[in-house]
Amino acid sequence: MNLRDSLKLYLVMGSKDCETSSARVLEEALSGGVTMFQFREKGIRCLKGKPMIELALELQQLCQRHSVPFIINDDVELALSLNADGVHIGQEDESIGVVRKKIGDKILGVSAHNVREAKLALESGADYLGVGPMFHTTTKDDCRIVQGPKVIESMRAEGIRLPLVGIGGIHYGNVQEIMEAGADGVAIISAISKQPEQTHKIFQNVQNSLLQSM
Ligand code: 3NM
Repeated sequence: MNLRDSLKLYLVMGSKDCETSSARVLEEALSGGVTMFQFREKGIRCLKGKPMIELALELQQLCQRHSVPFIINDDVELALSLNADGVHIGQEDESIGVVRKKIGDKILGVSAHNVREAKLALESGADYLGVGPMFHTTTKDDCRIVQGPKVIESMRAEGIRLPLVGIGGIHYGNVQEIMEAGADGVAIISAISKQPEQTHKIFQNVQNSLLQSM
């Protein structure tokens, strides 16, 4: 599967996003159609050290069984030591160019909030962009102001063709808006981690939106 296709339904998740076991949630989400996974073990009460690495390995194995790319948030060293498929970094993390050099041809995702950041990420070697927050979310503590799908439209209007996903407050009911704005897919935490049994419905919405835009 090429990267654009892998980005259709991107689950981002750590243990504190789940009400039951993370492995069980991921298993159900993968069966429901998740096409890419990011391990994001962040925030208060998150796992650290050996328990964190053990969870990462368990989730990585599930992804491998479903042939779904396994991406690690921020932690380049962990991604290298587990031989993950890629890394996702924010604007506050290590410089994009430095991370690119460290990870070679692994997938590099970068969070971008405006056209300027998107162009810089593109020049520095990003493979895809995560653009947000699309809508209000309580999942991320240090979220920026809501951008809305318009920021994706403006990136496309400025000629940015890099694969990109919207993130932040996305659920079954607003997927289509994100896709119509020009996204290749949606990145979701709570709408899947809290209700993994709904994954197939969200996936169907992404597919329907892609068909309509053809
Ligand atoms: N990044 P939910 S918003 C991890 O705007 C993350 O870059 C964001 O969680 C950004 O799907 C966000 O539960 C949280 O709203 C997304």
